[in-house]
Amino acid sequence: MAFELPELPYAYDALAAGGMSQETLEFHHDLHHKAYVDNGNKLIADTQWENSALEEIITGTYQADAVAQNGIFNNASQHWNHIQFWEMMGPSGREMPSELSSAITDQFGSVDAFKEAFVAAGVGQFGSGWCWLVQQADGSLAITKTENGVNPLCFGQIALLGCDVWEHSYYIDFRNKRPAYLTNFLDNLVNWENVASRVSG
Ligand code: MN3
Repeated sequence: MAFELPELPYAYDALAAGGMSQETLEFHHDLHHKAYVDNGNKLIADTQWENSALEEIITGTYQADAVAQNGIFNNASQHWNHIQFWEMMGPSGREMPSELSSAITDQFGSVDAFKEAFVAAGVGQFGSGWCWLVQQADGSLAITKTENGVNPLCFGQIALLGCDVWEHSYYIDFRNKRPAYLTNFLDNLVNWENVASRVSG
């Protein structure tokens, strides 16, 4: 199935009050995400993956020891990651549903402790990548960080929340201040209703 760039689920200026500018979303969605779509389509053409579902391409091409050289995987995974990322933010859904805050508190001690650990994972990802709140196969929650486009699908986990820590995601609004970008992401950009809707069971 050819990759398609989805529209943002909100207006380009909808997150500006939360600290993600229209300029960032224009660059990030219209140029960076679009490049993964266009490059991915070129790479899967005339291969065994041409008609596969996106998730199948990601899990089928992931090789833990060869991420950097793996063009189909990198573009497919980054396409999927950005679709999730846009949906995980929003101008609404800002209140954390009580079932989610209970699950987070049970796992991490408190919502604040979760936020601290999530920011630490994003700051600790050396170079480009993502940090995640995932649900593992046994139902428990965990915080992870991944390099480049690697994502929770590679490990059989559900992505509840992901934050893009590639510089293109924060350099316009936060310059080199990745910790401030991550803290602001959690406090002012996440659509917690979307995150809660991803929890299984
Ligand atoms: Mn990005």
